[in-house]
Amino acid sequence: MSRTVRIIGAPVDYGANRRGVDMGPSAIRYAGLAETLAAAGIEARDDGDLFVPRAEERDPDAGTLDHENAKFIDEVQRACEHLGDRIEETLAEGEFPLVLGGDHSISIGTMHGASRDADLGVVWFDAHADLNTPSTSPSGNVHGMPLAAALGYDEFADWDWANAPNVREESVAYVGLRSVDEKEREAIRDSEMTAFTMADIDERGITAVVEDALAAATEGTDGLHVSLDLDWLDPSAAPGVGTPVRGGVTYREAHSALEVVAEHAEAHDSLRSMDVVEVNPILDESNETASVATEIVASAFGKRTI
Ligand code: HAR
Ligand code: MN
Ligand code: MN
Ligand code: MN
Repeated sequence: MSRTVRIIGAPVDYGANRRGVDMGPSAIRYAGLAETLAAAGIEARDDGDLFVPRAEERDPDAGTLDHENAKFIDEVQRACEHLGDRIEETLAEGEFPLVLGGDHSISIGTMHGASRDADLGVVWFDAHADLNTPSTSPSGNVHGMPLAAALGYDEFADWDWANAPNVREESVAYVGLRSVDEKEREAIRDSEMTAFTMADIDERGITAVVEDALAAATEGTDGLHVSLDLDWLDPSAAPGVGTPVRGGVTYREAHSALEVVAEHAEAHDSLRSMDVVEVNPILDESNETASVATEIVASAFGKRTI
């Protein structure tokens, strides 16, 4: 990573079904993110947390969206608008935005900010597709909706704060899917997105799959956003997440994947923004998930053993 990394905490749990993910930024910092990056020769600066009011102070059903099945949507919007501005500022000042979540709803803000002045490709490392809209969501949890919001599906179409202005379906690639709702499956099939499931990783190996995902997401784009949901990993490697799904990538595959991202970033100066989400320290074992998150981020930024 040639640029200074600017760490931005987004302590948001409005979009999740479990409390505690708002403590993710603290847990990741406590796991030694700054020290790990420094030891790897990556310059980083901590820009602190966004101000995010507690969910208890807020009304989950208040919403400007013309649909009731999106809990805390007004609060998510407020946080994401602020986050989007922080991302835009960071990029304008020549630094690299690394966002620590928080649940995955914050990626709406990251992608909005990172795509204001650039065609943005997206690689989505996740067990889930996060492609629901208020009308398709089985839960009403906004962390299952960020890609639909970025792409302007259904009710999100008229919401310019949520649409990522320069993200197109053909430059979105999933890696590691294994829990996809019926409506999401249909939407993916009807879309121009690239989707690699765990079966693809089993068959072809993690490096080949990630190389193809990067190629799809960077063709015709100006920069790459990497969104890393810790539930992408198998729960045995990352237990501290709100919606664990068995059968995920191993610790070693996760490293390998992000090392491939780092190689691509070095060769093509492709990496523009990144977020690391869904770390829930309440559900974790000895902060293991936050530690893994820290290590994987260092891999993405080019940490080398020798
Ligand atoms: N698909 C389900 C829903 O929309 C579960 C969503 C997921 N949880 C996440 N996102 N952590 O990756 O409710
Ligand atoms: Mn997710
Ligand atoms: Mn997920
Ligand atoms: Mn806007």
